[in-house]
Amino acid sequence: MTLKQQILQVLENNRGLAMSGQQLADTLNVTRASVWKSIKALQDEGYKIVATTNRGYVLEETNDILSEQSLRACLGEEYRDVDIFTFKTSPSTNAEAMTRLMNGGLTHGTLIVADEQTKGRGRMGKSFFSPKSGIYMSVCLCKSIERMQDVMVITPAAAVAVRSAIAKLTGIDAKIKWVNDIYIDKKKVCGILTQADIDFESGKAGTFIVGIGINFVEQDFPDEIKQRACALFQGQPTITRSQLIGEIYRNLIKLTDDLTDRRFMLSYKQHSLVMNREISYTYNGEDKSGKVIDIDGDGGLVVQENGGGIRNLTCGEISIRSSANEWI
Ligand code: BTX
Repeated sequence: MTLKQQILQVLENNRGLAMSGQQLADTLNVTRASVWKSIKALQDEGYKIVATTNRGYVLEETNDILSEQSLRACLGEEYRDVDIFTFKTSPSTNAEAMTRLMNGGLTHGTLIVADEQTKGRGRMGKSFFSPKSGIYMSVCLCKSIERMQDVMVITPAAAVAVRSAIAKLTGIDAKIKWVNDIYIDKKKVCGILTQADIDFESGKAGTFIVGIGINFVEQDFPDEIKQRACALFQGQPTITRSQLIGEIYRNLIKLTDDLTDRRFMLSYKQHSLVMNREISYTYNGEDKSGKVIDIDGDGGLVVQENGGGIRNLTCGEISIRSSANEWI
């Protein structure tokens, strides 16, 4: 770590608190002049570091530049050894994780974060609009999971991790739209894309990349999603992106530690946007509709099909009929 990064780490660990030049110099065993030079360089990069006479340097609470140091401070001691990679811009953090996996050396818990993506991916070749100042994160789970049912609940676990983190840090009661989206009211604020690395010889997956995209601040959404997308904050955010990423990360690692423990599915069901709602979907190429009567422990949707029996959906895309009779 360079001196500038070390100083940033100390300031991030003590956000909002004044650290005197002397304190920093003593802690890092350098001169006050070199501390000042690094602080100046950080300020030039846009860090909101205020120098107060007598008290020292304060990294302002509202500073929201994503850095390895800000993320480490928010992940906490328990995750001090995980690999963290941050990018100002990246084609896709999931693609970045996949490349690192192919090149070897991807470790469990690796966190990859970008401020913007140029080729953000959704499911089935769709794209995810990823402008500057959003949250685009990939968490790498390197673990062998024997049972397919357990693999299938990684995305629901991630949805619960995101929803709980948002509720805890902002008080917003977001809902989960089966299977991989988070909604505020009738608009999508977050999408989740889980990708697995399959070994074709054994047929087993050993690495899972959980990609999470969140519209953090108000954006000029493209026309095709304008009516269906929203941001977490309309005005000045009350938290930083690193705080939210840290909370999501800790939730996700804990919930996926033992996927046979399905207690999180209760939360998934409780905060679902689809329970007891009229939905439409395509099944074997046919348009169908019905009412969701349950979400089973493996994340499957149990639907009372109109004019038919009970249907168990394990994947796919659904539309929900809202109380105003529109489809979400
Ligand atoms: P999805 O296929 O369920 O959703 C994609 C659809 O959502 C698009 O076709 C469009 O209609 C709509 N959409 C696109 N961008 C946005 C947006 N910013 N807000 C709301 N709606 C949008 C969802 O796929 C999974 C997205 C995962 C994104 C993360 S970001 C980090 C990681 N890297 C990466 O490339 N993807 C993941």
